[in-house]
Amino acid sequence: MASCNIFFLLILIRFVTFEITPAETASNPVYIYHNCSGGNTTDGSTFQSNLKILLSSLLDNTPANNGFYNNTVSSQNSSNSVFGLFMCTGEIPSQLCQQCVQNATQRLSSECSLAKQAVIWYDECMVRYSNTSFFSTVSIRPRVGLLNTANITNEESFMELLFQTMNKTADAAAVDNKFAIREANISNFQSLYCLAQCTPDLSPSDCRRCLSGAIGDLPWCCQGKIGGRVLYPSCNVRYELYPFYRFTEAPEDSELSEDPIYLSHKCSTNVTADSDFKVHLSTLFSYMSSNATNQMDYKDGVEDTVYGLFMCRGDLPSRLCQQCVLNATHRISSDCNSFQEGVIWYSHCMLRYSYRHFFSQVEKSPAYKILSLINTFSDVKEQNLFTYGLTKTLNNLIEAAPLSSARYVTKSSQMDDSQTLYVLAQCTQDLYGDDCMDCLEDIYKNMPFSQLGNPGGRILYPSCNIRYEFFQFYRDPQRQGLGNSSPPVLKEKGKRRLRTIISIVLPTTISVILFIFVYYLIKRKVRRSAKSILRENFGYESATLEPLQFSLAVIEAATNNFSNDKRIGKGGFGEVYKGILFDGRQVAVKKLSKSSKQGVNEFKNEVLLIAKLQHRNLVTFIGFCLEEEHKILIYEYVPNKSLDYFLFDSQRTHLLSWSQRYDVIGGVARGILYLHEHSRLKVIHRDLKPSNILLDENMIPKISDFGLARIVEINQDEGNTNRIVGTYGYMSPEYAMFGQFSEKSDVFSFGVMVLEIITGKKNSTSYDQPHGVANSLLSYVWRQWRDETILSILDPSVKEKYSEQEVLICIQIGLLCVQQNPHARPSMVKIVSYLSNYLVELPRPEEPTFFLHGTMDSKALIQEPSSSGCIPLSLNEMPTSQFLPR
Ligand SMILES: *[C@@H]1O[C@H](CO)[C@@H](O)[C@H](O)[C@H]1NC(C)=O
Ligand SMILES: *[C@@H]1O[C@H](CO)[C@@H](O)[C@H](O)[C@H]1NC(C)=O
Ligand SMILES: *[C@@H]1O[C@H](CO)[C@@H](O)[C@H](O)[C@H]1NC(C)=O
Ligand SMILES: *[C@@H]1O[C@H](CO)[C@@H](O)[C@H](O)[C@H]1NC(C)=O
Ligand SMILES: *[C@@H]1O[C@H](CO)[C@@H](O)[C@H](O)[C@H]1NC(C)=O
Ligand SMILES: *[C@@H]1O[C@H](CO)[C@@H](O)[C@H](O)[C@H]1NC(C)=O
Ligand SMILES: *[C@@H]1O[C@H](CO)[C@@H](O)[C@H](O)[C@H]1NC(C)=O
Ligand SMILES: *[C@@H]1O[C@H](CO)[C@@H](O)[C@H](O)[C@H]1NC(C)=O
Ligand SMILES: CC(=O)N[C@H]1CO[C@H](CO)[C@@H](O)[C@@H]1O
Repeated sequence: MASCNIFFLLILIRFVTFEITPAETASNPVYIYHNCSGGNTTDGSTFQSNLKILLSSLLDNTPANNGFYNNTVSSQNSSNSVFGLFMCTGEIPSQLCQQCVQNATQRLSSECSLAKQAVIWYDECMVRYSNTSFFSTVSIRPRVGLLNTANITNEESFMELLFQTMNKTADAAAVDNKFAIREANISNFQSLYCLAQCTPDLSPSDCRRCLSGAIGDLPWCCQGKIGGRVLYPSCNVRYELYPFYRFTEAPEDSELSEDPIYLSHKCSTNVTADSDFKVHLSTLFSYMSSNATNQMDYKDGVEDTVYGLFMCRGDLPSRLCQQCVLNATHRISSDCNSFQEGVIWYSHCMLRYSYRHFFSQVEKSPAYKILSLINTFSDVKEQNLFTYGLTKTLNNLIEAAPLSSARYVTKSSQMDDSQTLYVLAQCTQDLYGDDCMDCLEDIYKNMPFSQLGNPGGRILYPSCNIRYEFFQFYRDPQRQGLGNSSPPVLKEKGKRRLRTIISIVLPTTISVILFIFVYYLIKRKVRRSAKSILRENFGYESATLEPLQFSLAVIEAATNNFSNDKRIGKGGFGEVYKGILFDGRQVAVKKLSKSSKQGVNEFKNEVLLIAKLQHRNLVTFIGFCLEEEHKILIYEYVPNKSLDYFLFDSQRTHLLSWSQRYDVIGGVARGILYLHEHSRLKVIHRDLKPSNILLDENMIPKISDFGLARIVEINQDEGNTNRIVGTYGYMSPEYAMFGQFSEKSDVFSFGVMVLEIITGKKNSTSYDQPHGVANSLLSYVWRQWRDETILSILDPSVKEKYSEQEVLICIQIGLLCVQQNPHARPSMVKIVSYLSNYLVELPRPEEPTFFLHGTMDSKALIQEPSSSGCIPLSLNEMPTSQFLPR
């Protein structure tokens, strides 16, 4: 029995590694299940040779029919005819689809060599054949169920949401390409992801009927589980708590590719009733393609039926732009013909049309995303470097794009000796600057930064798009002559070529009037280098900076010339003084240590970003001063002292009730979450500890010193820590030892704080007599947890009144946060969701590390790291799947 269990476990683990290992996902299709049935033919029969022909025809037709293809090999004796089809999952690249069909047909010819009917499922595709025709009919047997073994806690409400969302997904799939995906919010921090797909030979009503059956089978397969699928031969459904369907790999697209490369298209669901519409639409397309190179300037003002717009990537020579638009009009007119709206994306261009007048409006859907969500970095440090570099570069571009009249900006950023990150952002030129920024920010907000892998990605909206790669995929604006034959007007000074937008209005009258948007750029004949964009960018912001800037004289007056009696603190970043401004405001003045070699402009830029950070649980930023080598930051002064003042003092600790402590934990978590995820810049605090948590008069916690982490960081080699700033006792092992910081190092510090808040004890003190190194607060808490006497750690001064459930959740969160492996620690998003609803079961924590010798003093410290190494990377929180074949 035991060995049987172990065997089963092995199968599970093997399956898991198949599912998550990036290289495998990228190149090897993931086999799920197959079934041979229908009786056997004999070796060497006509049927068998027909089957061979059929399977190879399926394979041959994969590149041309990415997604779906059916075929028949007929025989005079109808019992020897073979019918077959393949279907790939959703929008996977054709290369993956082909690989999958290849593997599937091979496996079928060996495993089901004599069977008259067979079906085989992979993650990426399904292949099926039979001796009877099954096209356009619904088959629901054999069926396969797969489930993710983790349990959902609030089963009832979850299943209800699941059915609701699945029904909507199925409705959409039935009419829209026989494939649809939908997301639904479970809570503010967690989403449900659903997919439904039918073979495209089904009619919409048959498709919906098939999907209804599959949805109805979800309880059979996956009741109460956090993920699952039901696979029928004619349709399938899947749901997960993570976006499993965006694993698409970017198509081949090398530097300066000449090929336009089709990505995706979406047609609206409504078919137009207007018979003139089709006629006008085809006129529109022919005008768009023939006018793709011309620069004309027409006026608007006519009755309208259809509007169109295209946008080429900003660096393209017009020859390639024209080629792409030509291809796009052909393809969209055959694929979206007779639908009211459509959009098509290529690597080189985007083209859309609608019955609505959509110019100058921000449109964020439909969206098309190619993101690698599987971590392929060799270590945490590399991942951090990437996240840091990407967010920073994107932020720069989002600020710069609205200021570029072409609405096209690119930026490269050196990651390390061997890798450079190239990032592009572009809006359609009809958008106003603010709308362009709004559109790009929406993309940014929806990027799952902490999950991104490194083979590049793009997110395409109808109104704007972002792309990043580790190779240069756009033409360098500084270099001339990579493309040839751009029209003169686009070549001006050769700095950056402009994409064109044509907007065409077709009136209902016979006479067709066409107009093209007037480009600001052409009119003003201004070209900008990347440098001047930055300069302008900065100029634009200097208006914002002005009210934030204080002169040194004012600060000196406020702090009595930085007198010692005004000094209220000293940290790794410099010293802190209390001051009173002219207007009577009390402020905390942080004087950065002189060693910072940061340039003036970088400092200002950082200040500007920090000034935009506003959250109820962050101390308010007031301003800065930059004079004579002084770099000073000014924050609101929060009078009610810091958390440690209450927590670690035997006289005052009873002043903090359990509910106040619980609120403090929640507030701090939300503050950190904001720093990590919800603000446009990602800030890793790096020195979270009770003395940096200030309490206002209502005991609302406010994180202080958050901007310092960033300011100090910026003068280092992007994310590559050459000195460690922090406090022993709160520093994660990987940070203290190797200087690797990430959100997860903040999570560690947060965990220590949570345990301190619960116990009222400081991490660096020891509780029982030395047990080697295991004498810190963490080991004390761990031992009580292990021995199931966990409530005994609760601070005696709150023992009279507390919620046991809240305490237990907080302890478990605390322990999860202080695990050694940074990847095992929950993200702040998870932590906040654990605290705000109990839908999701908490994982069990691993034993924390006790690298801190309880004797260490909790003084701030700055030191050179002894070495830089890496923490072994482990993949967790990934789905464990299990079969339920039938
Ligand atoms: C068909 O052949 C396979 C082996 O090729 C065998 O395992 C299976 O039992 C046969 N089925 C029938 C119905 O004869
Ligand atoms: C593909 O399926 C359709 C029905 O959906 C059918 O009409 C057509 O004949 C099939 N094609 C081939 C080559 O069998
Ligand atoms: C099919 O995939 C399996 C593992 O996924 C691999 O071992 C095999 O070589 C593949 N076959 C082909 C033809 O790609
Ligand atoms: C294969 O599918 C057929 C038809 O649905 C079913 O009767 C049979 O039990 C399945 N075989 C296996 C091994 O699941
Ligand atoms: C899920 O719940 C079932 C009982 O409903 C239990 O047997 C199983 O062990 C649980 N699984 C996990 C992973 O907790
Ligand atoms: C989903 O649709 C089915 C019919 O297809 C219906 O019976 C069921 O009540 C629907 N569920 C929800 C939650 O809307
Ligand atoms: C298109 O269909 C949606 C529902 O699917 C409907 O709300 C909308 O009014 C339709 N639009 C037009 C122009 O008919
Ligand atoms: C579109 O481009 C593809 C290659 O990218 C090419 O095979 C196809 O012929 C082109 N179609 C048109 C109409 O230009
Ligand atoms: C501005 C422009 O060149 N318009 C042309 C667009 O294409 C149509 C048809 O080819 C021409 O008639 C227009 O003159």
